[in-house]
Amino acid sequence: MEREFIMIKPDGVQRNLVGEVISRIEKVGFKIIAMKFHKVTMEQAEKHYAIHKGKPFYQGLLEYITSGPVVSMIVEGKEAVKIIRKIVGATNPVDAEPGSIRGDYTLEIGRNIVHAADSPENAILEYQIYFKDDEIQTYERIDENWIYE
Ligand code: IDP
Ligand code: MG
Repeated sequence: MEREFIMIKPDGVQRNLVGEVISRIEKVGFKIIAMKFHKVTMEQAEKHYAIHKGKPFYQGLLEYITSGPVVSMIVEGKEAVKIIRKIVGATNPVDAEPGSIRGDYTLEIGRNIVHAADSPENAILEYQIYFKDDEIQTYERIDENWIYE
């Protein structure tokens, strides 16, 4: 099973969209295997967004992601990365389809309420910034036989 790293960003928490985001992902069938309510430190933010260093929005992005509490989680499921990136929607709200989280709840690229890693490899690198191994739960969900054939 593939793992995806998701973060409800400070604006998602402030706008009371924590439950909504989790609910959308849970309902599809993804299994939450780790979750945490915390503040991103500047050091964590620099690691997480290292790929964007030097871009015009980088400094603002670090300030944004460290500006308040976030909810981070690891979820597991078939094709988790591709499917969750679709549920989340395009980075720029102008391109995010209605029905996607960003399409339904956001207007600006710099306030897009949720993060989801763009590849299975990056998901692992990213969740290791925020979670220790013993914070990840492996368990069987009772509906698994009804989600997977
Ligand atoms: P993603 O979150 O859809 O993977 P990335 O291109 O990886 O998008 O960018 C990471 C984050 O940086 C975005 O989610 C957004 O918060 C922020 N960001 C990206 N481009 C811009 C921009 O042009 N202005 C402001 N913020 C941006
Ligand atoms: Mg990205």
